[in-house]
Amino acid sequence: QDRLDRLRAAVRSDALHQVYQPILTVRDRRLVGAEALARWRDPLLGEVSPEEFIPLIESDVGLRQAFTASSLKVACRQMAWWRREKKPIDYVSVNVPAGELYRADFVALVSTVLAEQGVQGRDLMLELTEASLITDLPVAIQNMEQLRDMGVRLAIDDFGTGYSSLRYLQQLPLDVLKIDRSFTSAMTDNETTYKLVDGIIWIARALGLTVIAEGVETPEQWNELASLKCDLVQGFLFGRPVAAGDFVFPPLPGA
Ligand code: G
Ligand code: G
Ligand code: NA
Ligand code: MN
Repeated sequence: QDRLDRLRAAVRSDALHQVYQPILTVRDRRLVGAEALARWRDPLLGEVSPEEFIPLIESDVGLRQAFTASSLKVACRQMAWWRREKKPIDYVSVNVPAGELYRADFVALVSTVLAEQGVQGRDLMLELTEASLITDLPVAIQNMEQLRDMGVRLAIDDFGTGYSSLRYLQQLPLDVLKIDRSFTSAMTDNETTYKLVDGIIWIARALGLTVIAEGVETPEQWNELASLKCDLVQGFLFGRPVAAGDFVFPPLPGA
């Protein structure tokens, strides 16, 4: 309980910070985006793992809403800074529990944050997790369509695991599919997993979705993903999540 109180105070004061992990093209490792991931260092508790505090946040609706708003704000502020600095990056990507999607004011929240921070819809991607939390599908779809009209990209996260099923590909207006890292890590050793990844990429292509493979750690995984024509990659092989100040940009053309 103490933990939850401290977390609440931290979220309220924007004391959580974000680290950023690069998203690159599979073919030539060109940087396209950065995923924002939350970190919490408490003065007393020390560094608390997201595996521990994210479920705490998601167990409380008010806290989840405050955290989502804060994550969006911090990530968009960072993106605005990168834009001012003319950094070669297309978008920042923020994790959003899908349950936030059918809030009546979610689209308004996003558009307010974009305006306040001075970035465009196309500067932002939203990664939807736990699509099972969508209880009001028509409202979620309507909100998603409005976000897309603003230029915001929508991704389904952790595709292939528990609650992320083909049904969501059928029903939700999406732009991007992120293959869960459990598939990436097994694909070079397990023939069945390899075939599943191949199949997922085919399905995504047929539906016009961009595919990101998460959790790429070895050159072998990278090679196989390239031969399967996966679009984008993310993982320790290319870059760990790091503080914004440590985020590495390629040199600008002509620089
Ligand atoms: O590095 P990593 O340990 O950051 O993340 C662990 C888990 O926490 C992942 O499932 C990740 O999606 C989730 N996570 C990390 N940052 C955020 C965030 O800002 N919002 C939400 N909803 N989940 C996050
Ligand atoms: O659920 P989500 O996909 O948002 O979680 C991203 C999580 O994956 C974060 O905890 C991040 O630190 C972690 N991650 C990113 N790249 C790698 C990787 O190459 N290997 C492993 N094991 N974890 C990774
Ligand atoms: Na994610
Ligand atoms: Mn994921």
